[in-house]
Amino acid sequence: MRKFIILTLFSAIGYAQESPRYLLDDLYFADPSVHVFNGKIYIYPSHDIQTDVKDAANGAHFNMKDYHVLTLNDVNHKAKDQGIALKLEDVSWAKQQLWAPDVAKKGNKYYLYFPAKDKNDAFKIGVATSKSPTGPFKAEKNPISGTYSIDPTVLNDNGKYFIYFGGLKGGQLQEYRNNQHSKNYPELQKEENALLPKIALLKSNMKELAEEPKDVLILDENGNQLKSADQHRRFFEGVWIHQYNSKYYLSYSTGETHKLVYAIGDNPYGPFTFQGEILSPVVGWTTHHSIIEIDKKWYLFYHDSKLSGGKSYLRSLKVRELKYDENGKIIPMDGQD
Ligand code: FUB
Repeated sequence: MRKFIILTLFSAIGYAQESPRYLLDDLYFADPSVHVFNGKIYIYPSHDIQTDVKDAANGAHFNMKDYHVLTLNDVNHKAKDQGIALKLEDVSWAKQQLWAPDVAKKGNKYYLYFPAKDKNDAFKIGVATSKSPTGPFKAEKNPISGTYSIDPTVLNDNGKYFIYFGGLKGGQLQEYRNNQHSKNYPELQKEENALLPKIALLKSNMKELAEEPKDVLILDENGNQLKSADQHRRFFEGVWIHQYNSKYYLSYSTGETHKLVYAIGDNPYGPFTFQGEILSPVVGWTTHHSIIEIDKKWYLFYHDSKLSGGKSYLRSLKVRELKYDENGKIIPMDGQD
């Protein structure tokens, strides 16, 4: 009865209450990019570690040194760690901080896209390949030319592969305008347009950009770009893109306001029109997610810092069902669950 009353109350304020589950109890992973390859579920997360680096505005306390691949028999079971897929020391151009990755499959090959700081402390995006979805992956000698910042994700749109990337503050996106780098760009004024995630078509070799990165426009209900002060709606980091009912859903984290939100568009380049919240703030500073259909149900994979007692750099993976209403809007969920 008590549960029924709580459920009714939450649905009255707009939160769908499908209980989330932790995917592992004893290991810290974050930023899950989830894919089904050849009928099996693979999770490509960041691998969080204990660090002596103090919480820093530039994110130095997210000091990850390798990637593992996890597999999942089905969403009701625990994930299985398949071990190390790529190590920092095996990426010749990278100095530190292996942040949120993604993987794409083309033909019989798997391409791991990952951000790391190069020897000049500039985030770049690298690519590593494997014949197996669980790796080991072999990194290219240099990062992908023309990339910068963090949080790559790749969309396979009917055989055309698009890479999206970008993240503010520690993710360094504010150091770029029109793809040009400078540490001296003035801080955006409140009424200026917010910075945007980037998109570029990949060449058929999957290792180079086929075009200059472009802004992914995110508009409000009146067709105006979201402003930099609009911290509850504007893009911060962690972009993901999926298709539902022939529309493209661009979802991302709002950073300081700790939400997952989304916008809808008609093609991979956008523009995308802001729709609303997917997940209210979790325990921990960051959350970062992926949305995927598995066996005709939709799921949100994400992380929070509950199991580490709130340590922002020790995060745990979660999954919960995601539902749409009859108009294709995502039913918002409570991040504190
Ligand atoms: O995991 C390190 C960074 O924290 C990711 O790249 C961001 O998306 C945030 O989750």
